[in-house]
Amino acid sequence: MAEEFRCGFVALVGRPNVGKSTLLNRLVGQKISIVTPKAQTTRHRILGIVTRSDFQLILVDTPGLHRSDASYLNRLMNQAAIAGLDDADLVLFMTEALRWNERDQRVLEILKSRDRDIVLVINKIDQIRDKQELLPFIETLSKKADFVAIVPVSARKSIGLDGLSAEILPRLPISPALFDSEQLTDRSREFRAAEIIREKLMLMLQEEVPYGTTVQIERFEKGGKGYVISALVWVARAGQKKIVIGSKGSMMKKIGEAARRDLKRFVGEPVHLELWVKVKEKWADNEMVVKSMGYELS
Ligand SMILES: Nc1nc2c(ncn2[C@@H]2O[C@H](COP(=O)(O)OP(=O)(O)O)[C@@H](O)[C@H]2O)c(=O)[nH]1
Ligand SMILES: [Mg+2]
Repeated sequence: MAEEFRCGFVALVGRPNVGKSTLLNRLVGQKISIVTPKAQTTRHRILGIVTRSDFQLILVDTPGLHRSDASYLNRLMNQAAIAGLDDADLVLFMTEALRWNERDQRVLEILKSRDRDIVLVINKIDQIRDKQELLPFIETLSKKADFVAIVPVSARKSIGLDGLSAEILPRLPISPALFDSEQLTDRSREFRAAEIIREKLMLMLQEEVPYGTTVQIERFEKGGKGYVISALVWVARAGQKKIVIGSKGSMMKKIGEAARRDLKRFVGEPVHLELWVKVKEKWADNEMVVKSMGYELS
């Protein structure tokens, strides 16, 4: 008799920068969630969907948990992270090999209070030259909670991912698929285009500047020679607008070229990209503005 079909939600949880979005992209096989070396890149709850003949794995990439006294956007990001947890059939708690700190501990405390099965994923093992060093680290972490499994991986180098799938799949509930088998994410193409542009802002702007920006797609249309995409880059202050544009538009040009390359790969056709920078003070504090930019609990 054929095995029964399994389908369920698996939340990726961990402090910023441990590699949650990278793992989601690797498992789905396409860039769904943007990745940068900067903390707090992921602002939304994003689903990545993997469908095979006998299962559908729905991965939930959550923004990291933030101080809850911060802006409206930060509070929304916290809610999204916690909602991701409570809907999950299984939690992947991601940490970085040989790098445990009090932020990991804090996330683990929240997890322990939610009563979910937790798989401990130790990422970035490619950075460890002597793999023997991992053993005492695993030993120490194994005592911190009742993990159902502990799996060392490298999301970036795709090491250990089959072993990880082998731990996840039998723990999914028996259930029919919830999404169409071709669907890789719950997000619209406009959302993904805005995220691609935001990734470049995060990568190319220094210090706190990128955290003050967000992107809104105004136009996404098929034209004669590919797509025309027009986007607004919102910044919080006039000074930031100058930085984003750069001298004689040099920064905007760099950001636009990098974004256009990725957008072209995403839509599979040439892209004509128009970017406009506008100032909207304190947008991250304003509930209406944040919601109008697509930040919401979905
Ligand atoms: N060396 C190494 N770097 C990784 C690995 N996985 C992710 N990274 C890097 O860690 C940084 C943060 O990754 P990201 O997926 O955005 O982390 P998130 O904040 O948890 O979503 C990026 O620069 C990634 O390229 C890995 O397995 N090995
Ligand atoms: Mg992320």
